[in-house]
Amino acid sequence: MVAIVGKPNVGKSTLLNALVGQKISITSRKAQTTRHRITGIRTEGATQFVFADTPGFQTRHSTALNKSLNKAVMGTIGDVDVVMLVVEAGRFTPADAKVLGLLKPGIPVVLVANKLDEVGRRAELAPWLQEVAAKAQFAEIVPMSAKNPKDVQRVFGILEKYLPEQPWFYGEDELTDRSEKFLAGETVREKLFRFTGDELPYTSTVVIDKFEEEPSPKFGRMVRIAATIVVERDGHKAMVIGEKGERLKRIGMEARQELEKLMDCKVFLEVWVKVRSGWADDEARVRSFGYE
Ligand code: GDP
Ligand code: K
Ligand code: MG
Repeated sequence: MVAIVGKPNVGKSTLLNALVGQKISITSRKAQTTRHRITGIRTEGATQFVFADTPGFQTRHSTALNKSLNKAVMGTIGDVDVVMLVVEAGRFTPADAKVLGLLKPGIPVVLVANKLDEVGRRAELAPWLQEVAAKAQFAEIVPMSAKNPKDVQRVFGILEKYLPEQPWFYGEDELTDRSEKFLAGETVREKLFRFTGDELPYTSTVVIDKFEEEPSPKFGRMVRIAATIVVERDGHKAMVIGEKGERLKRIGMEARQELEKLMDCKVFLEVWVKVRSGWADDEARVRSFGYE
């Protein structure tokens, strides 16, 4: 198993999706987009790669939600064969150093210098690469872009060396260990983040109230989903709903389209908005919303 770790927004989920070949982990410009450990699976020839995407380490606030996120990360990096520590090419910040310091000694660490496409001149990266090489005994340092398919393909060959010979854990076609119900909630959450810009604080979440499957003569299979977006304040609710309900409609429509592709069936999706103030500070509530 390969753990993908790093501070928020360095591109961990983008990398996981690229490695798996399909979107299973939601991404956005906002920190705290990934809130659960998500396993992605890719079978390439005789080798099965199992990747664990993790929430970025939260170092600033200590809410119940953040504590639960950090626990998910720590649980992941204990028992893996190799760690991919993702940073932004040309930058190695104190937050990156902090994540590096939390890794378990003895497990090989591949340093991924991501977003290479954002580095203006490649030659300028050379001194930086030397500098980071001195920070730890990295197994490898890989400058790349998670958005470049050629770079992503190269990663398999690099990781293979660090994986033990053992029977596959998953079927050849499996992409993730997460349920469709879970992916439905994540997809709505991604659209919520995308369409609310930077206004909506990270303290909003999505709960799936209904997930019902039925056979359909016309579509083969049909899934009925009801989702509730939970926000902290009345003002946030208005923000999510938008003028004449336009924003909420758009969130629902885009989420439905994406889920139909992902699950390869017809989807009926209803999305509601509810106010529950203080949920991210309330441990019982964080648990009831699915964060262990
Ligand atoms: P995470 O928080 O580490 O999981 O980061 P995400 O995967 O959610 O990505 C954060 C942002 O970085 C998103 O806007 C991505 O589109 C962007 N991103 C990820 N990888 C790359 C890359 O290789 N190049 C560029 N330019 N942007 C990237
Ligand atoms: K993110
Ligand atoms: Mg992420």
